[in-house]
Amino acid sequence: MNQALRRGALIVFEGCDRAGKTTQCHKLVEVLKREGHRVELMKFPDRSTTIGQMISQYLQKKVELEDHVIHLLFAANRWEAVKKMENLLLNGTTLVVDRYSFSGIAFSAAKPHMDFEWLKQPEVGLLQPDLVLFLELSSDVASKRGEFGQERYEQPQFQRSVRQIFRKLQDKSWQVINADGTPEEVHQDIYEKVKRSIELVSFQQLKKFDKNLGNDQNCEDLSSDSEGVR
Ligand code: NYM
Ligand code: MG
Repeated sequence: MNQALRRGALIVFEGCDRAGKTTQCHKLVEVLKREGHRVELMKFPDRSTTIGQMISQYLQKKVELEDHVIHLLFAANRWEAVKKMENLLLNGTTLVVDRYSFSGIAFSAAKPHMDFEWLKQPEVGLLQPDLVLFLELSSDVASKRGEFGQERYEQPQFQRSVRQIFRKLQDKSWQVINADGTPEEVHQDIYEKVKRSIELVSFQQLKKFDKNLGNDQNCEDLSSDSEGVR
């Protein structure tokens, strides 16, 4: 089979703060690289751009921004990466992305007076992930995992609301990963799913988010009220 015709997979990690996403992203990229895959790590917010620096200042509580404004900046920070992402994927590079549109919607929707439908619109047209790995900690393990940092949103009550909203956004591309285990255990679970996805999508067209984003109700197996262990 001609390798050049294969596209890369868009793999997104989501979850509340301190679920272990960043550790797992690095582990996954390292292993895939060692196996000879073309793979690149990305992270949102990307704090290196001009927009990213505004977001970073906001998260560090150095500036105040109206809730809709910061929401649009987070989305714009993804839009400024679209061309690069598309080119890499079409050239056969798998992208491992630490947070994406679902964080964008869930964190804004956890604030009072935000309209859920409005919040989804800036994401419409962005590349749709092939696989969303949602890392979920049980409350027990979460409370033992230590203090949150000092940034905006890093409070237990707010994070609980975010987690509830994440659940509303789950669709068929999601896999809920039990993040309670050791980094190695969690990695093994993720690795199998990612390998399958890379194979599965390599000859499929890239998809974009349409206006039904987050309206997929055909996933009973993901909507249980357990701690997300599958
Ligand atoms: N966050 C992240 C948002 O509120 N909206 C977004 O679109 C994205 C991508 O930024 N608490 C929030 C979630 C995090 C914070 O992310 C910074 P990180 O992964 O801690 O750098
Ligand atoms: Mg953080």
